[in-house]
Amino acid sequence: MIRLLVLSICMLASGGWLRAENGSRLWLRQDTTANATVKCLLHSPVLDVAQAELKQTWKSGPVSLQLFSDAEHTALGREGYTIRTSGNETVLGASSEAGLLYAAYHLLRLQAMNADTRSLHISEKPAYDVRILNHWDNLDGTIERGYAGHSLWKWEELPATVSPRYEAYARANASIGINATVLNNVNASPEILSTAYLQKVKALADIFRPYNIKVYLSVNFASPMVLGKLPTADPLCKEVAEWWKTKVHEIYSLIPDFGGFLVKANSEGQPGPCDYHRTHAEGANMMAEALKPYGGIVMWRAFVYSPSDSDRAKQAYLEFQPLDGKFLDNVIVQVKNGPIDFQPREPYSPLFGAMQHTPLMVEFQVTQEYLGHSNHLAYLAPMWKEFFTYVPSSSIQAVAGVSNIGDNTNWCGHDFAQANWYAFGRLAWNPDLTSETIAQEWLSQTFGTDPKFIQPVEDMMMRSREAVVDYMMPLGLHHIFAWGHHYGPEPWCTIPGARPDWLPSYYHQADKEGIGFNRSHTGSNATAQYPEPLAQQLDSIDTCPEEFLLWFHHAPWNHQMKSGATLWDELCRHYERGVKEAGSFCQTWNDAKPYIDAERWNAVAERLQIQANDAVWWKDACLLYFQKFSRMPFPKDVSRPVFKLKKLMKVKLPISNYECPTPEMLPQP
Ligand code: GCV
Repeated sequence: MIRLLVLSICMLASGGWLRAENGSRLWLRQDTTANATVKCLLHSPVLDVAQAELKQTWKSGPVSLQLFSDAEHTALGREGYTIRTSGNETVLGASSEAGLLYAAYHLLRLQAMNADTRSLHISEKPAYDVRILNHWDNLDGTIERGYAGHSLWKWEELPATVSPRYEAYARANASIGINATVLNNVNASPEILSTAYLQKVKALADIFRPYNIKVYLSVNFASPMVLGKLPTADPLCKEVAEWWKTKVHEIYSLIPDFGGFLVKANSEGQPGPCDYHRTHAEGANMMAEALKPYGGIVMWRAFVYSPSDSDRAKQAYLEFQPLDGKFLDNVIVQVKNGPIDFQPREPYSPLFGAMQHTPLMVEFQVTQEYLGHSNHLAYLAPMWKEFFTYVPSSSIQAVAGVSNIGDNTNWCGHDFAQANWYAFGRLAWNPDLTSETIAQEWLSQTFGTDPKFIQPVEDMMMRSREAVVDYMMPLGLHHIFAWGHHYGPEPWCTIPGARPDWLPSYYHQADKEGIGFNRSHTGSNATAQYPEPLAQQLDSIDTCPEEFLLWFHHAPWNHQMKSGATLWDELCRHYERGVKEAGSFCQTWNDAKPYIDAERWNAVAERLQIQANDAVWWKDACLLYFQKFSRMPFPKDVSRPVFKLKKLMKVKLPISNYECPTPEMLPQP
């Protein structure tokens, strides 16, 4: 009772009642009691959703939904739309139902943001036809690199029992333009293609369809052997190709709008065509032929790094670039944004631009495998925008995001991780949107529209990814994470018998001369995989952008940086800046307290404190360890270590690769 009273007083102190919230409503928090006048002469499952959304939520004059076949709307494609004010009416127009659904969500977003909706003249068209989430969800309910609980898909209950969250998931995606989802992990169990599982997949596809969302599956290349009991999965074997054709036929008889397959082959132990001395193209094309008659596609991943070259960063290019032009036209090669693996900062993968005759799509990681899991606030739109500054958005065919969604009440673990789901959808729709615009949209819908709240919190979000880079891996350092779970720092990590390219020392190469991976022409020559003049710029230690210095160069500890400082001093200052930034986020959040309900404020405050502590942990671990090589003192303006290296080297988090550590597990300053 007393708690309730205190809570009420706190909430009223801000000038209004802030209802306790648990984050489950995401950015879709508007009142649903509007009873608007919505005119629409047609009926269909998609149009019914659009109408219902408007009817419940739209608070202004009448809205009319109209299908047009004129040149303007035809040019906007199947999913584009217009929103126009005509007299006192708002007219949503599109050439198809899907366009009207997106128009409805756009209009409601404007209302949620308190935008002026009295005179609208809007035309929208998505940049990509496929805007897809990749769930790394296992059939046993765990999620590889998922930090928000268990899988949303309750396979053991499906198809008989259907959770209301499936529809809520579809609705959230549709509201931000995501139109496709891969339900299961790329490390795929063949079981997903069994008839029993396909029935479960069908149940989900049926729920998602009215939200214009297509279902795709990750498939295991050896499925014909495991499920079909064939002696081989050789893509050139007739029986194997037949097996896939029959399976695809079965899938489409259940799910007529099935999207297609995502395939991780010959990577990290997964089977693939190379097991039979066939190429990735031969493997992909065999599946593509099976899917082609139904309009399905194959998304074939280029995340490969067989130890054939001494530099992991070069391997995807070496294996895939020679296959340019050899894939069928319903194959899209899916390439991670960077050449290694979703590090806090990577240069773009040189495969982009190097396969002019092959459709490519980018894979971003929304889940924060390498960015503090669901404990750290890292707003990722700036990272993805950075990719698009190097790779023209028009040069790729589609965008995939590895999902950060689980069955936690607030979907993503950290309330601010919802912003990354949101930003992924918005950027997949329109990569030209600014990170700031997306942050403002998300904040005002998720928390409230008061500029006194939005401005400082948006600023915090905008600085957050760089802060993570600074306290984890500045100046191009990469992959110095703890073994396996990738949460904390372990630049010293050695595991007897482990692949060298799974160990931090392979990447940082610290020695008494300097630090960093020499990928210039005097080293692995990875710089030559980039087009000119960028290749030359990256190749020279003098012209390489400093944020990539240690990615491409083994730089001496006393290398003079642009600031005039030595590399060592500059490195120390980056770590220091990261720590300060993370600390300042706690302050910003304190100031934001009056504007937010207590439940979400507390949840975020707790995590920001973890992040601030972890930043100190990262700084001390990395600097104390690297100091053993540099033998240089910390600059005066850098705070002294709080932890002892010896102690930090003993930290072993009792977590697996699908858990987020709790505060008690983490080293405390
Ligand atoms: C799904 C990294 C991750 C793996 C992931 C892999 C991939 O190696 O650590 O968990 O596996 O990438 O993208 O296939």
